[in-house]
Amino acid sequence: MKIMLIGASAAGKTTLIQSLSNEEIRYDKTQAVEYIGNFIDTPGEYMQQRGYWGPLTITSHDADIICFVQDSSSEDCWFSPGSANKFSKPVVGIATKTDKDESNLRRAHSYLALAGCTTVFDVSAYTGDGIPELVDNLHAMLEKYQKDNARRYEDGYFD
Ligand SMILES: Nc1nc2c(ncn2[C@@H]2O[C@H](COP(=O)(O)OP(=O)(O)OP(=O)(O)O)[C@@H](O)[C@H]2O)c(=O)[nH]1
Ligand SMILES: [Mg+2]
Repeated sequence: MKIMLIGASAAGKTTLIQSLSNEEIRYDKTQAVEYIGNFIDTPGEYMQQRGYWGPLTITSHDADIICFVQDSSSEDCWFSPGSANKFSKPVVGIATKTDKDESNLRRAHSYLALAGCTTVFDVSAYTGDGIPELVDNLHAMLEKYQKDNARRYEDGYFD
């Protein structure tokens, strides 16, 4: 089961994966699509530059859940309105960096709602705030997705 993270560069995708994986937090610029355990990490540039939308869409076919990641301390929003609808998987929003003084959750939630996310989680990879709730919900969503799509995983489905 795979969870794919999409969001602008420096939104906090890689750091969030490190936190969710109980790894040491260290800056590591994502240069290409990376499969890390249950996660698919993507470079921010892939959603910020139209030329990369194709690879991003193709990669999403490997994912069971897509996460749109928005830096809650940033005024910038790179998600096109309704862009969650172009994926054939559940898309959840994640507002990151809630520990920062500049964090504005109202703004981050409105950006993610406009992008088409109906559920949004607030997290700080630095303090761990919101991480347990996110983990619980992702587990529940993965279970539901697997149950709803059980037939697809059966041998002979495509025969
Ligand atoms: N204060 C604070 N800083 C964070 C948090 N999460 C990430 N950062 C910082 O934000 C910067 C960018 O984080 P990354 O996780 O590399 O961002 P990314 O979305 O993976 O960026 P790309 O790989 O360029 O797409 C780093 O300096 C992180 O240390 C957080 O929860 N709180
Ligand atoms: Mg990264």
